[in-house]
Parts: sequence; C-alpha cells; structure tokens
Amino acid sequence: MASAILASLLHPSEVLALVQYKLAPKTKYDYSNNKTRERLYHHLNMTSRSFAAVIQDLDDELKDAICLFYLVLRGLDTIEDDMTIDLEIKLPYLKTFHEIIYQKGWNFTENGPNEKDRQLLVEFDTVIEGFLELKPAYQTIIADITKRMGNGMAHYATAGINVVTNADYDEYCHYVAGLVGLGLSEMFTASGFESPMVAERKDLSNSMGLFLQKTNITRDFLEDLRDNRRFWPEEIWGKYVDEIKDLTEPENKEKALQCLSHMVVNAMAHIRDVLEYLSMIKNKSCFKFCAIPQVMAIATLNLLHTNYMIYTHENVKIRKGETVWLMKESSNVDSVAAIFRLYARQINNKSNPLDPHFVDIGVICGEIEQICVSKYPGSTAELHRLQAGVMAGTSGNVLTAAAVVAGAIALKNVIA
Ligand code: IN0
Repeated sequence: MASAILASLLHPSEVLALVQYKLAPKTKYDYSNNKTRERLYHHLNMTSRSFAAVIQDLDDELKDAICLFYLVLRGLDTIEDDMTIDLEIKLPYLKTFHEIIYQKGWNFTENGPNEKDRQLLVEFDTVIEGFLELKPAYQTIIADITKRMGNGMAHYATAGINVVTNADYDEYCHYVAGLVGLGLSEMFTASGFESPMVAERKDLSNSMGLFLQKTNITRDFLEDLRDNRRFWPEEIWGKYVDEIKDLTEPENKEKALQCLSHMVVNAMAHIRDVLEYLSMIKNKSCFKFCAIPQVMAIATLNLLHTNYMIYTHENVKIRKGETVWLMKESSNVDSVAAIFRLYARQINNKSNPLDPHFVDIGVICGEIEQICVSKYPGSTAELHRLQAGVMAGTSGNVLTAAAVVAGAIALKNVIA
C-alpha cells in the first residue's frame, strides 16, 4: 500500500482513490453453503485478484456463468501457453477441450512447474462440476466458444504456422480474445440483462477482445520472445528489422520505437468499436465488467507508447494507484469516453514528430475526440472533472499531496 502511494505521489487523484479503496469495506462473499462454489471463487481470486472482484460484483444470474467461462478459458490458455508441453500432446487437448469440460472428474497434471495457473488444472474437476451445474444455455455458449478458440489456438500452435500478415494477427487475436467478446455478448443477451442487439453486433464484440489482446501482445514482447512465442505480425516488424529479435539490439533503437508506434496505431484502430459497444451496455454491473479492462488497456497503451522499456524490461505495468482510479471512474459511458480522451491526448502529446506514424496517431487521437464529443457529449464535463483531479496534482498543489501523504502515513500507523 505504502509503495503504491509513493508511486502515485504526483497523482493525488490516485492517492485519494487508493486511500478510499483501502478504507472501503470489502464485500464479503459467503460461499460456505456450497463447497464447489467456494473452491471456484478461490481459483478465480488466484487467477486475477482485481478482476475477480469485478466478476463477483455481477448480478447473480450472470456471476457464476461468467466465473466458469473465465476459469474454463484460463484453463485452455494455461495449456496453450505452456511451452514445456510437446505439440503432439498439446494439440489434441486444445481441440477437444470443449468436450473435456463435460467429463466429470477430469484433471490435468502435465503442466510445467512454473505455469502460473497450474493448480487450476490440477483441480479442474471442480470447474467441470460448476460448469455442469450451469443453465444449458450458458453451457452451450461456453462449449461453442471453447471449441472455436481451441481449434484456432491449435492452428497457430502448429509447427511452421506463424503470425505473418496483419490479417493473421487479427485472426489470432479473434481466436484468443475476439471469441470471448462474442461469448460474453451472447450471455448478456441470454440473461435478459442486455438487448439482443448486443449479441448481434459480433463486429463490436470482436473489437472488444482485439483491443485487449493487442495491448497485451504489444506489452509482453520481451516475455514472449524469451519463451519463444511470436505474436507481432511480420508484416509490421519486417518493415523495421530483418529478424524480430533485432528489435532488442541497441543500434536499432530508433527503428524499434517506430515499430512500437506501428503496433500502437494498429491496436488503437479498435477504439471506435469499443466505445460503441460500451454505449449499448445498460446493466450497471455488466458495464463495469466490460469497461474496466478497456480503460486499463488504453492506460497501458499510453504507458507503452514511445517507451523503449518494452524492449529491455518485462512486465511493464501501470501504477496500482492508476488501476484503482480507473476502476473508480469507469461507471458510465461518459466517464469512460472522458478517460479515452485523456489518454489519447497524452499519447498524441508524447508522439515524436519524426516518427513515421506521428500523423497516423494524430489522426486516430483526433477521431477519438470527434467520436466522443459527437456521440458522448457528456464526456466533456467528465473530462474537466477528471482533469481537475489530475491537474490538482501536477500544478504542484503539493500541499494537497503532502496532506494526503500525511493522512496516509497516519492511516498506515492506525492500520499497522
Ligand atoms: C476477459 C476480459 C473481458 C472482460 C469484459 C469484456 C470482454 C469483452 C471481450 C473480450 C474480453 C473481455 O477481461 C479480462 C481482464 C483480466 O483478466 N484482467 C487481468 C489482467 C491480466 O493481464 O490478466 C487482471 O488481473 O486484471 C481479460 O484480460 N481476459 C478475459 C478472459 C476471460 C473473460 Cl470471460 C473476459 C483475457 C483476454 C485474453 C483479453 C480475453
């Protein structure tokens, strides 16, 4: 907590959000009446603490279904990611995972020791038990998406198959993330919380996934390179270097930063669809569930843009204070549009005029302003409110920061 506050020292709106988050009474979810559910939400919290809370805030009708969807996909992802599993073992599991989720008692112990979610698969029989307790409508959606994703993953895991063209890049991201958007939209509609239109707009649902996945792939360049995974399309990096690993050579720094801008522009092309999708979502808990990963992604893209660290350091992440502030501020489409405008301006301001993508980025950031002002006019007042919070800090209202810090240290002593 203290380190999070220190990191956000120059951003009082983040320090405030952190203190409020710390003081906020944590919602206690009691699953003691159902051992399976208790184990499932334990696994969910193990896979991603911050996002697990957002899933648990969903209305009951959807909560378990989306929890199971998340855990089934995390299981499939953990097999796909594990480079210690031989292909002839891995491919059949990826292609039949949609049948495995119906096999009572099935577990998987062949992951390498370092796989983060290895335990989830060791106890996967619990996930299957929970899955089989879901309404058939949700089972069918999860099984259908798992089948298409597993086969798509198997295709790109096959020896000799690489992400070469931008079309390959979009196809791969569709298989591992776009399909998640399609599945969630079908669940939202099946639950009755959202209109059938949400499930119909497969293009927008797909873009929701592509924006997240492309941000992750751009962020995880070095980690993936180390694990011999390549997701950046050759059609992009091939314009800057001969071999993808040459991007990390110090003498190629300028070319590497131009390639990074190219990847950022490619990801930002999905923002228009993301905002249109979010404007369709009416249920408050579904909205936050959908909006939070998207605002995290634009904040991450802002952190990545012109940041050579992605070629030298793994695990480039936004500040804890920033994530808490983003979760606090993404409760309606106007504040979310305001957040996208805020980061689009920061991305545009930090762009290098000598970078060949300077104008492309300027155009996309300009379009984001236009879309938001025309379709989400309420975002302007929200933008001023957010900027007031942000500016308070930067214009050296150090007093505020000092007061907040003093308060935080006092708080720390109280808590300790
Ligand atoms: C997700 C997505 C997600 C949420 C809401 C709407 C979506 C629409 C389309 C596609 C995905 C959507 O959100 C999670 C967010 C998450 O897990 N964040 C982690 C960060 C991380 O790096 O793991 C956290 O700790 O905050 C997400 O990233 N994915 C996901 C997986 C399953 C489901 Cl049901 C929803 C993973 C991915 C690959 C982007 C689809």
